[in-house]
Amino acid sequence: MAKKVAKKSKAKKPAKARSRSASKRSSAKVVKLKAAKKNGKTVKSTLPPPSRKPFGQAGKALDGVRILDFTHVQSGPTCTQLLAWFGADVIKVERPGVGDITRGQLVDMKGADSLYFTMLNHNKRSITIDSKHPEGKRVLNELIKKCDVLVENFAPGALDRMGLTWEHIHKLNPRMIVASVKGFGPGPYEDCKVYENVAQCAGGSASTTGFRDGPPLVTGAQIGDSGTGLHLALGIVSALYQRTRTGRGQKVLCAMQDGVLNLARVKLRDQQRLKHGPLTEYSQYGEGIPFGDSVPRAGNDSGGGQPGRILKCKGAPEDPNAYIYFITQAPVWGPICDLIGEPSWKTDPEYASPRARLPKLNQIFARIEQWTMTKTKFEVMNLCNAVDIPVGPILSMKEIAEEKSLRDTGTVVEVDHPVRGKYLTVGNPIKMSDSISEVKRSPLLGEHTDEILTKVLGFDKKEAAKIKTSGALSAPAKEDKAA
Ligand code: CAO
Repeated sequence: MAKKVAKKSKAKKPAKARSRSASKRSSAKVVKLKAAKKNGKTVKSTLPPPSRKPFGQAGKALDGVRILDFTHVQSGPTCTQLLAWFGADVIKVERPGVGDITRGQLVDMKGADSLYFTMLNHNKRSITIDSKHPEGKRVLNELIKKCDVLVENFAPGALDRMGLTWEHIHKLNPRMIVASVKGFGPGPYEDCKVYENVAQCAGGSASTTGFRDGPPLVTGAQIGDSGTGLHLALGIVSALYQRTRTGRGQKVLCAMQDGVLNLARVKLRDQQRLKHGPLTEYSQYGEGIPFGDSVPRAGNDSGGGQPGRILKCKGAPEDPNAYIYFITQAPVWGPICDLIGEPSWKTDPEYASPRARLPKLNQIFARIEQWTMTKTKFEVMNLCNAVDIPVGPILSMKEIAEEKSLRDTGTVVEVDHPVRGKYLTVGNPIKMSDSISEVKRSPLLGEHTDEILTKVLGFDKKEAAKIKTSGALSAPAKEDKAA
């Protein structure tokens, strides 16, 4: 997988033409600016020069943005972790003594924060505050004044019950953006608590995932939690951008149901196509099975306009991941026929056109599978990519963890943690040429309480000590069982 796939050299005219005209456009702009004159004097171009720093080393995109991170579990932390990777100062507020509940969930190493927590909370600082304690409320109010964005994903109404209503926040800091993840948007379910799989089910993903004759399935990718966190991050940076014009903060809401539906939009497309006839790229069309009134589960059929399937390779099924996703993209039908040893299918009217192939997809993929079963998934990948056939090996998490190219790009990163030692995590998947994206370990519970009280909020040592002894930042003493 790490090896670069050998490609046939090809003239990629359209791409070259595009880049040429883009550079022409920009150089035309430069010339125009250079020639501009003000009061008879030539005005120097104000276009910034390209960065002289190496890729990704010219600063941090969100430097100067401070986030009050009131998130927990997965959806909200995904969002604030992304913002932190881009350089925002993310201050995670946690409940004294307990912290984010995930610190203690799915624990693999006694005494250490779980991987669930560490892998969702990199690059953040942690302060413990009891948001219902009067002194805790005072500290939170001060934080609201000093931060640009408050991000939360509590159950509906919880923030208001803490006294942190939009009106209260907006009065304290009219520039603050208040960003929330909830399970559902306004409507009949708005008060419901929601976890990942609830969102996958309510957002149309589960009803369209799995095999037609089996039950609905949830996916391993956390499209409800992490997917919604991603959506929220985009909402936040958009609101920050709008604030540069209006000076005002605003509310940003991402409902997990909406986020999942956005990712499942091709299935709403298919729902509407159903009115006009069967979905010809679904296997059941070729099998002569009639369609009902809603989009069926389509197994591993491709969701796009190019038919695709998961096929066995050498080693399957004993090796559970010896499979490849194979797409019979129309423009490369010829090379596919040559590779699998069916050159006559290139011209045979029964196979030569995409329309002719649709009713025979099961038979065609069975023939392709005869060929893929003679090769490993990586051999198939190399042979197919060399002639531009889109295929994807089914990579196990073990293979991904060991993949050198993912380490090289910082997509898989090894992080050192003072309690658990070294562990692997997923780094920032978004690469920017001018912005550093280093991955720093997650904070210990309340690790930065002192520095946030004094350096961010400006409390002097005496005041900070007073707040600390008030009980607003520490867990209540355990009740005496004998009492
Ligand atoms: N100090 C004092 N109280 C605190 C606190 C703090 N620092 N942090 C949280 N709390 C309190 C909240 O105020 C709330 O109290 P009330 O019920 O009295 O208002 C209480 O802790 C519980 O918060 P919660 O209801 O949000 O948490 P939960 O574990 O019961 O529910 C979840 C979790 C995820 C189902 C719910 O938060 C939710 O639906 N969130 C929105 C959707 C979402 O993001 N889901 C994805 C989760 S990832 O799978």
